[in-house]
Amino acid sequence: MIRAKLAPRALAAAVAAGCPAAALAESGWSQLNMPVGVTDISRKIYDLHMTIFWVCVAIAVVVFGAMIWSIFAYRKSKGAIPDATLVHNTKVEFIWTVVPVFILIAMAVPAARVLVEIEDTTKTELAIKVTGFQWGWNYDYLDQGVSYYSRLDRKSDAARELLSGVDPNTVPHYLLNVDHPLVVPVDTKVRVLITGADVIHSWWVPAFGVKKDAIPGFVNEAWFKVDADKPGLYRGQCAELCGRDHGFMPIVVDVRSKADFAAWLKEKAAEQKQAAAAPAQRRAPAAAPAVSPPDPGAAPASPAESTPAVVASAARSTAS
Ligand SMILES: [Cu+2]
Repeated sequence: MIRAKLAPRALAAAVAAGCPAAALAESGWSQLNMPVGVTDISRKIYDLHMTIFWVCVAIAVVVFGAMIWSIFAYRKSKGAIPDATLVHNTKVEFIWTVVPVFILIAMAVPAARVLVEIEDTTKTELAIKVTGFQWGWNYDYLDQGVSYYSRLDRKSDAARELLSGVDPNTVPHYLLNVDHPLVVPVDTKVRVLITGADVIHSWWVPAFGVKKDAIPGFVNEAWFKVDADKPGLYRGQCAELCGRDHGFMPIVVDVRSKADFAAWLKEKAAEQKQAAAAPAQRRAPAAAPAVSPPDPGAAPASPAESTPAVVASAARSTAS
């Protein structure tokens, strides 16, 4: 009885804690399975997952079926006598070795095919460096001169404080919203170069089928290409336990039409160019302002936000 009452609550809590909002919108059995996603790769991963799942179901039915049937058909009460002279049978052993080998090969072929495709970062149209920080993400649009920091939105941040007095249920997308989402265009092969600045994080957006560790000193790469008819907001989270505020560094990707994205990028680049030039002009009004692409440790788009450098130094002081 107690279990019956607790189960839906536990499931709801697990879903609220771990699943992106897209999954929350769905209900029923679909919540128990992985999302199909909005990219070609995510659909291929889903199909592969379902293929392997049904292979496992078929194996389970055959193995457990034979086992249960044997237990019932040859039970002691029916007068079954154990065969004490059982010796190994080379033919049977050969069969139960060869059959699983073929099953594994049959599963490895489609799995390898999808894996090769996941790793194929050639012919990408846009490259973005993603740097994980304690606790947020920095996005660098390589070659476009746009770089900014993305962190938990202020409303969630205020509500999560102990004794904040704010009911989290009143906060839209509680703990799954950010101040500055990653903006990308639809129908464009986007390559993400993922690294970490302090500890290991993991950039995970289930709807794209992308989950890559952000490791300091290494650059991991992944790519996604969102379907042309699927612009929208897609949510993810850090998927590597990275410290105290690991649960408070969500990811939001704002997928826009190509025209919208181009306009946004132009505006953002101009804004950042102006911000970078302003202090230089104040220092040396006669000299031409030297504008260089912002480096990942530099100030983010909004000066009000915590800079990666500040966050990193705060992390160091916390750790020491
Ligand atoms: Cu984390």
